[in-house]
Amino acid sequence: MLNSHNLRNKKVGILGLGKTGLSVIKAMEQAGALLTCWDDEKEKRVSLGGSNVTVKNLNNKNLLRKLDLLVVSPGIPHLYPKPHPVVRLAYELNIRIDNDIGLFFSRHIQDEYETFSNPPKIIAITGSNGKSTATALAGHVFSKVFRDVEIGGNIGKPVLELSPLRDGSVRILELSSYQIELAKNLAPNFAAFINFSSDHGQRHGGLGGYFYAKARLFLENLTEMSVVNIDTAEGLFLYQRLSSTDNKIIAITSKVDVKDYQWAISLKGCFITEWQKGRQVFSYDLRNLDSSLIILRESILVVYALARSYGMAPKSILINCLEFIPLKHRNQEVDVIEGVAFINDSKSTNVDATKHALKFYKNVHLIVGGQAKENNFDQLQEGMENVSRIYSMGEAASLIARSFQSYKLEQFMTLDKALEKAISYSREGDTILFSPACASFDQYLNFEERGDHFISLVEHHRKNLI
Ligand code: UMA
Repeated sequence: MLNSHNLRNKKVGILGLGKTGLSVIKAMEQAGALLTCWDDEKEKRVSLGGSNVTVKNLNNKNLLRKLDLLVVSPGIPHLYPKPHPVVRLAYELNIRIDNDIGLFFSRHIQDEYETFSNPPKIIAITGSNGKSTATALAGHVFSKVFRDVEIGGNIGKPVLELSPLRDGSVRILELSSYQIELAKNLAPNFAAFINFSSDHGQRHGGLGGYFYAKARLFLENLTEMSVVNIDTAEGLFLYQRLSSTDNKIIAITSKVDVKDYQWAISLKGCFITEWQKGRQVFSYDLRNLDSSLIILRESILVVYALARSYGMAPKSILINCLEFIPLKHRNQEVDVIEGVAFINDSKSTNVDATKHALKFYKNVHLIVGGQAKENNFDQLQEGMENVSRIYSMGEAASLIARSFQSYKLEQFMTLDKALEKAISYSREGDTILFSPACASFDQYLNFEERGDHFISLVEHHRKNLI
């Protein structure tokens, strides 16, 4: 999927040998580039043994100086809290730096568009929470209408592993701030800014840096249509900036009165309503479709707007949302045992995500905690009206407890102990919600491993009852 004309015999360094690095190696080998790879973890370097790739420490001026390009994985800091030493050295030597996203788009914009009778389109989705669900749902809806639809990016499939573009292809990318920030080229045909809240502060030098990274996707490129959630000051700012350019925009909102907007879609309760030039052109109560869609309503709003950009008919978009299987670890109902629902929301790695989850359940026993990203747990208080008890756990247990002094709260070291206690207090009709609002790295490799642990504990609980 890379331009072999540009890369043949070029000396390329690859920093980071996780999912992204391995996909870059494969694409670069096909393009005929000469590769030197490095990962700070010995295990990752050793696992490349036997392949034709050279593994050498790139933290070496003489080696780095010879490179035409350095490709960096998204998880490797290139600015804050401080640049990785190899990146720092590459900056000093003025070596071109890019990532897989930049390479993907540079290929896309160089494609011979005359050869396509129906040019392929790239849709990019970014935001703080719910990106993966919106991306997967968009994939589900678009694949009912188009033949060649694939999803990738931060959702887990590196973009360079997507199939080559052909007539009518649609590629839907979930892009994180880490991925957008370093990409040399960003050229989606459609882009969506789905929400914004504080996250990844350390990596971006604060909220402003985080917003800048996301905003790049929209401000450095003319899209056919941008979809912008205007419920935050950042969203409103982005909308304003874009409306003073040639960009076409659809505003989406759950809060703002959009009657005066050129094109806007609002979500009030379960009603999705489309406005064009002050006129309501469509309104629908999502509950008429299927009550299981209610939990996905914010993602439906995004996908509805993207699909409308594509010219799909309003009702058919909503009907095409049916049969979507929600992603694991996001408000996932694991089981209902003796009338108690067990919900795995391990993907909640920040306070905003947990606030969102709390909207959907009643009589909640909330298990929250892990590795705190910042000390903003008091913001959770707004969503606590349905919570009967809190079980704080992990590294952040006592920090969380300080924000909830007037609540029924107990602290635990581990998830199994917290869950055991929650089970002992819960009664028929209650919900045990595991929505950590924290990173998982204090005790787990990632949120998936943490969520799988919760699922296995619930399964164990069921077996013990038999
Ligand atoms: N490494 C170093 N030095 C460092 C840091 C890391 O050598 O200082 C090495 C590690 O040893 C490891 C490799 O870099 O071998 C890891 O690279 P990576 O962290 O970029 O991970 P990948 O496996 O390439 O996965 C990345 C995304 N990971 C991150 O952004 C942290 C995946 O998103 C994404 O699915 C994948 O590319 C495919 O596009 C995960 C994620 O956690 C889900 N994303 C963050 C989030 O959603 O909050 C942004």
